[in-house]
Amino acid sequence: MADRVNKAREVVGKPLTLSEKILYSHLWDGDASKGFTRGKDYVDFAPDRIACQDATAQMALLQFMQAGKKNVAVPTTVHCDHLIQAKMGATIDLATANKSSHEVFDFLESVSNKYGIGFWKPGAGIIHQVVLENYAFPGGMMIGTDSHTVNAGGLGMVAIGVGGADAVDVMAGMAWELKFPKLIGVKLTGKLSGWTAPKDVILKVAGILTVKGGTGAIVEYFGEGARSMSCTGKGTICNMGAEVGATTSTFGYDDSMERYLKATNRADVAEAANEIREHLTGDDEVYANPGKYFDEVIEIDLSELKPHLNGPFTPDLATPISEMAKKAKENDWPIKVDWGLIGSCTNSSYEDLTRAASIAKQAVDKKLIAKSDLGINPGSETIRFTAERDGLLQIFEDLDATIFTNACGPCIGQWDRSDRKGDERNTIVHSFNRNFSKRADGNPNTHAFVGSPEMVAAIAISGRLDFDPTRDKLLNEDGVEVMLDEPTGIELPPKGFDVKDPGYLAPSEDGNAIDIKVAGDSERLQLLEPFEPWDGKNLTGVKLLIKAFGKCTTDHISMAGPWLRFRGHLDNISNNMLIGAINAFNKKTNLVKNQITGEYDAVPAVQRAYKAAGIPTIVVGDHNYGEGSSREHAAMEPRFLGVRVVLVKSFARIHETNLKKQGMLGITFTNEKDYDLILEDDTFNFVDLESFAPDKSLSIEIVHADGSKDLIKANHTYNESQIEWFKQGSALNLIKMHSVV
Ligand code: MIC
Ligand code: SF4
Repeated sequence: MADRVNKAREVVGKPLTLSEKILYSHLWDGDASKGFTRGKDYVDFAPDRIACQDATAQMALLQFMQAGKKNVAVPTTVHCDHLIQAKMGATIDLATANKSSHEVFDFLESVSNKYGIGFWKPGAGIIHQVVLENYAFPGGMMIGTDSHTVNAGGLGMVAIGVGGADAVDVMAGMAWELKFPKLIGVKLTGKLSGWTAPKDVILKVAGILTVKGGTGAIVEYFGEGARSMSCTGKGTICNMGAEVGATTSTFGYDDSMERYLKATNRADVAEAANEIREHLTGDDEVYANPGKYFDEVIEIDLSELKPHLNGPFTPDLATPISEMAKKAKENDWPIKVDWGLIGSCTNSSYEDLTRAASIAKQAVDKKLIAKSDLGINPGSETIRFTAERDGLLQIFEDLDATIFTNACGPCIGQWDRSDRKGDERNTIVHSFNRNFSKRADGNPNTHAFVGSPEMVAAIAISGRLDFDPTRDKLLNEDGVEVMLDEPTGIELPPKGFDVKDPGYLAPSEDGNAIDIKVAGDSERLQLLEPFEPWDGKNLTGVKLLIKAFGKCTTDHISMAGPWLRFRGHLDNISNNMLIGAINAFNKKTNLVKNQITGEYDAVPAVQRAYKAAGIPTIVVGDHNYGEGSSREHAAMEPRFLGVRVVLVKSFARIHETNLKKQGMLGITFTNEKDYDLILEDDTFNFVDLESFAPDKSLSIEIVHADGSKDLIKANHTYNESQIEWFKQGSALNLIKMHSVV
């Protein structure tokens, strides 16, 4: 690494940020031979490892199985965490999931076994905590089929969320391509204290950058404030960096990382890192004069930072706790809080549990009864086992909390809410990262707010959204007014981590003989058929399927929750395509006009009718289309059902790549205002797609129902090889062409 970093500094000709050091030392071509232009050049990288979770691994591995390879080319792991519903508590819920999803778990286990992939069983933990505990390392580069792969930035990695098809490239031994990111520097001064937690740093950053402000950029944190935070606290910040659209976030190697590596049985990694310490952080000149080296710089004084709650419905709506009472009233947000949920990959570390437990313990000691229900998802079996040993779980149980499985649970709508609300307006607070409409419980009127675990605990105890623990008193069982003291936490377990069965299965040395079976009549799994190549002609007679209004995240395009069960079955999951998107013409979800019949029907039904009639279609959308998840189903479903084009004001990074990989045409309005020209009965004719080329805009004729026409321009970011994916019908078709089976 030292050699590569020195070489990169030489060719770039200036001091380097940490992000650049990691990027330049992971070039597919080896040593850097030239500097790249940020935000412009596509570059081939060689990531060190890959992680996949159960809900995305199914599609990733179904694609990999088509690639004709014997083994994965780089270390890869699969983690079963998304398919476990939270209902009664860990023991019962895990047994239920093992029964209801056994077909999928068995499939993932046998594919992993066959191709040399490490397999983490259901209950072992949430992918990103398990990766941080076992695999992440300073200076490394990894990709993962989940947008929160970025969590590993807490241990000084460049870790990036991708769609399954990207992971397949790397599993198949090919380079991984990324547009060289821009760099945002965040200088942290001061020190956190009192009620303010690492979570508040990212809640604040989200408020500043908004959900699209980090698009195409790596956020690099530095300064004394960064060094003063724990490694898992840094993980929290990097994790939720996905919510500003950032490619990833990272921190330079420091003592907190060394402590964490040692506590998680990796003293050897810490020692190796210590030897090249200066290469695992940005150069001094960079941090001394960040304005010169970063594209944008943000400065946050941790000593001044206040605790926040972000929400509802979007993770960037940041409100300091002290202003929540006023803002909630103004916006008519329900004040009563029904649930407090602690956990998710973002905030389920040992330290997080200790800080939340320090609040829970006070409630018990001060004779307070929690007014809201409280649910906890520990991040991994190691954390759970250790927390149980150290009495932390008992504290939560004393407060009547439910300990759910070490899994995603309510964070991804895997939640059978005991106080089910129908579509009743209600409020929940959680320490997760995403709070899009319907995400946790399917109810569009659940107002979900994001805060630190300790703040969630305090609010759940008070039962009120407008509770400010720094100021407000609570009435206890004896009718006495009490206050909650500031939280205290323990960074790492003083007696060390411990675990009986971490839940890991190593793959066979030689998996050649292992036969993967997928039942023909399975409703959960379906082998993939290749998509058709492009016929080389202009697309014409393209009908508008839906013009999506406002926020259209991957949750709107391919909902999770109950639909997670079909993640391995493309035909079945396609029945959720765009059912959450708002139709701009009637402001309703899942009700669009079928231009063949003139009738209104559900989006998937209308699209299936177009498909049956052989009519190509287009989806139109607003800004940051495809925000959120890495799930490539959001690109594969439209592809499978015959949508040819997605035309929007702007894309979220992972979704745009997913569309390209699956052979779709993902393009943006050259003139944003042209979005307004599009009417419900429109037909689109591409004028010059036949000469599709990099850096050349496309012209589209829009024919309205009254016969009038508009000619608009659309931009695209396809390079030569990405145009080839479009031509061949998908990136996978191209791999298959070059693969020797
Ligand atoms: C999420 O947090 O939205 C998910 C569920 O983890 C997704 C992955 C998926 O949809 O399977 C993500 O973040 O990429
Ligand atoms: Fe799981 Fe939630 Fe993390 Fe996504 S954000 S990986 S659903 S815990």
